[in-house]
Amino acid sequence: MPGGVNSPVRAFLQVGGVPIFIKRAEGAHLFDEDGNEYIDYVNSWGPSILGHANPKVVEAVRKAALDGFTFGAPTRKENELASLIAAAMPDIKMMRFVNSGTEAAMSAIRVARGYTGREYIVKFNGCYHGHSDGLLIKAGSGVMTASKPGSAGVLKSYTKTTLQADYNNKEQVRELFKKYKEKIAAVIIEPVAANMGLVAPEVGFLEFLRDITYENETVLIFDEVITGFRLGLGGASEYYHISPDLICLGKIIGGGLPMGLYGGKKCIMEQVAPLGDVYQAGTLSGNPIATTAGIATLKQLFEHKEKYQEMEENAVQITDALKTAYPYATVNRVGSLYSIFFTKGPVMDYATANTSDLILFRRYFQYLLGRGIYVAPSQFEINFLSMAHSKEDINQTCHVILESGKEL
Ligand code: KE4
Repeated sequence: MPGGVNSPVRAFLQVGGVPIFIKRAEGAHLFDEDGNEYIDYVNSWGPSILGHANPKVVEAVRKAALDGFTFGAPTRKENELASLIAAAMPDIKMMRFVNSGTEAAMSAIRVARGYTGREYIVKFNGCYHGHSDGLLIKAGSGVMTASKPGSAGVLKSYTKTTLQADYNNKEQVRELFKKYKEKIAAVIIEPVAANMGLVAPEVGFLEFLRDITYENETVLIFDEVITGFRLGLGGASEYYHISPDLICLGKIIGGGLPMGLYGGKKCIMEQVAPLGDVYQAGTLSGNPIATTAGIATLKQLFEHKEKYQEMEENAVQITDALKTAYPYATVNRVGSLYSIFFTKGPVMDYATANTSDLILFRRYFQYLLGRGIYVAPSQFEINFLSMAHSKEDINQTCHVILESGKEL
């Protein structure tokens, strides 16, 4: 396996050392193959919002497994999960399950082009929407971690219709619409950017995008693979009161099993085969085991909405400790999502995120890891709370952060 991993961000490329190999996890804790225990703030990059091995989810999956794993045919479960998602995110009037966030974003772009008959799309520097060719330009996450502009092997012909703008930069977006106007099929954005470290939308930015896409009959796509069911049941769409035309989901809706989704306005989603002419398919899409895990997860989120507030309060306690330990650094937080940049800030886009001191980040990461705190192994990723973090976990984490500030 290239680099010994099945996804580059796991390789500790930016933070040095050998990645830890996880043997098992339970609640908010990870246990590695060498017998070390960690408080987990990666949570598999978002899916494990209930904590690992949540008993109700495990039991539901165990039972479902006895009825067979996958049929390649419609099932009640995919409809049950779809109903839960529609109840939480009313902008999703029609949806399609896929197996990853990459597939969700790739397919949303395709259906937006099929619906509008237009070619160009706009993406924002530092945003990551999975690894489909046309979106691997100035992408965030592992691409940014490797400080690469994009990926080898991606043909210019695939990327020449991908227009770029800086996050939070209205002027650049206006310029693009002035130049390409009726040629722009879609604008895709992470409504909270979580793949260049955490970068929040400035006040009015998302409203501006909603207005300019509406005026130009361009499809507005919110990539909520991270924010969906993370910022609350309604994700960023609810958090910022914006109705996009299409939404991409992943991670949490599969409860830790492979799952993605794209959906939104009926008039757009009706273009998807077999109803329409936009083709997209998948052997394991909406499979009975992943949908079981998703249902068991979302049901608990519906039942325990108050835990979102608790997660946010825990994130505030941690970010307060970070600000005390590193008064010169920039700490960004939205809801329970946060990250620290070792730079004066403010950090509001790809360029400012890139001013962070990566050597200090590496020392900070290794200091915490050595004391049992597992945070994202890259400056350009973010940290995730779960509903399983105890007060002891949070207090211990803050203690180690404060100690690190004295020593680094
Ligand atoms: P997947 O194909 O990895 O399921 O989802 C792609 C994706 C799409 N959109 C957003 C906003 C995302 O953050 C992601 C994937 N997130 C990264 C972590 N930043 C996944 C971790 C990894 O690549 O291993």
